[in-house]
Amino acid sequence: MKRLSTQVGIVGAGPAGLLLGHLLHLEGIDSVIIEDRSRDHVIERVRAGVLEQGTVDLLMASGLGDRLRREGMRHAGIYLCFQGRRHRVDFEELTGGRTITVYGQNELVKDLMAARCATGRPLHFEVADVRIADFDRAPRIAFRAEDEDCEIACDFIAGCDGSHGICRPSIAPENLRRYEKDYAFAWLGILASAPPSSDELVYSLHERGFALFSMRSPAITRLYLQCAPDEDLREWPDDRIWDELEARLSSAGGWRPNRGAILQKGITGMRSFVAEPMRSGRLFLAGDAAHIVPPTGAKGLNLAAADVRVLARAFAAHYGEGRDDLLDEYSARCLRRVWKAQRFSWWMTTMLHRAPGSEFDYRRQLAELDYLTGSRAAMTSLAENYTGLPME
Ligand code: RFL
Ligand code: PHB
Repeated sequence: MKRLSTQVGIVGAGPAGLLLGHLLHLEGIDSVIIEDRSRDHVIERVRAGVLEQGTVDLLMASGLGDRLRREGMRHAGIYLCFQGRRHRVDFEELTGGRTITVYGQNELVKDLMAARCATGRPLHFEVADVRIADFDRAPRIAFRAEDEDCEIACDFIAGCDGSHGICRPSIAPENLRRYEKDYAFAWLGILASAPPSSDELVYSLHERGFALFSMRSPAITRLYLQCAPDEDLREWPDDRIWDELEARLSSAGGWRPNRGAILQKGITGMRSFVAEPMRSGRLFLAGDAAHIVPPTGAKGLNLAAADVRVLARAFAAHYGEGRDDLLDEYSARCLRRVWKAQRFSWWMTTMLHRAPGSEFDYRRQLAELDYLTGSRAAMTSLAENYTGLPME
């Protein structure tokens, strides 16, 4: 058995785990990160694309902004499309200068991995049989790496292992409250080799269902279609996908997405989920390990960044000043933001997706979009939430 020790043992090398490791490094706090998938798998997973203003500010202030500054696409607003018309919501003007940045999660993960490697601190991929133990007193993380049994003794464990990880299920059910909501639809997402035909995102409610136009670079478009949760991808040849996207996204004046080779397709389920509290003894949950939002509000990655920012400060106060009040406040402080993001993500989702069979709801949704795009007050609320509520 190989025995290691560290101050903070981090399970999961997604954005939450890697960013936490980096923020701790900046505070001079030691960590070990373990990840059960391969480095390539973690980098290549196509996921989020929108960074809030506060997430960008945090990355820049932490020395992670070099490529983000050069390649990130700053967007000052979005379009909402319904009944064949596009309406722009001008975030920058409505919020006094706040914007979003489109930068693929996989690009961010690459930057975070490079930063980790530069510190020389440990990051282990493809570990197996990960277990955590004794996190009320003397936390330990056990795993197998290259056919060797390993154990890390740590002061704290950060559970950053996403929605299917092992940290949250290791907490006794009586110590965790769960709140969840399922939706009657999912997203079929594609990545296409086609230059974006709009310089900002387009969220569309059409009588055939929701569609979203997004992008990854000046040459790559990312698009989504509302579909059934049990949709069979084999029934979606490329032409059918493009026809459906065109039907749902086209708007007056002839705007439509450019077509191109489809590089990747997949189906994403939708769920709202919160586990409370985000702590059990010396185990702290962060990111998707603690909460899931439906992707319509583009909040998942941003919540992960907000959690680890609070957690890194709390660890810094513990090690630097011998104070534990910030660790004690961690869960409540994060949950205030999490629930506001849950509310926003649920609102965007229910406003923009067609509930099967409900004509009443569709008319109500159109009225809501008509009100929203005609009211400065309502658009300001959307803009404040989308660009990110202030960090505490
Ligand atoms: P992750 O990224 O899932 O990382 C968790 C890591 O833990 C590893 N792991 C383990 N490691 C060791 N031992 C174990 N037993 C382990 N079990 C799991 C996993 O392999 C993984 O590497 O969670 P994290 O770090 O909390 O980050 C959260 C974000 O990834 C997620 O919230 C976003 O991708 C959500 N999301 C979006 N968020 C946004 O902010 N803006 C968006 O525009 C946006 N769009 C999206 C999205 C998610 C999507 N999908 C596919 C779920 C669009 C989509 C389609
Ligand atoms: C994306 O670009 O992948 C994306 C953008 C906005 C969302 C969700 C996903 O709400």
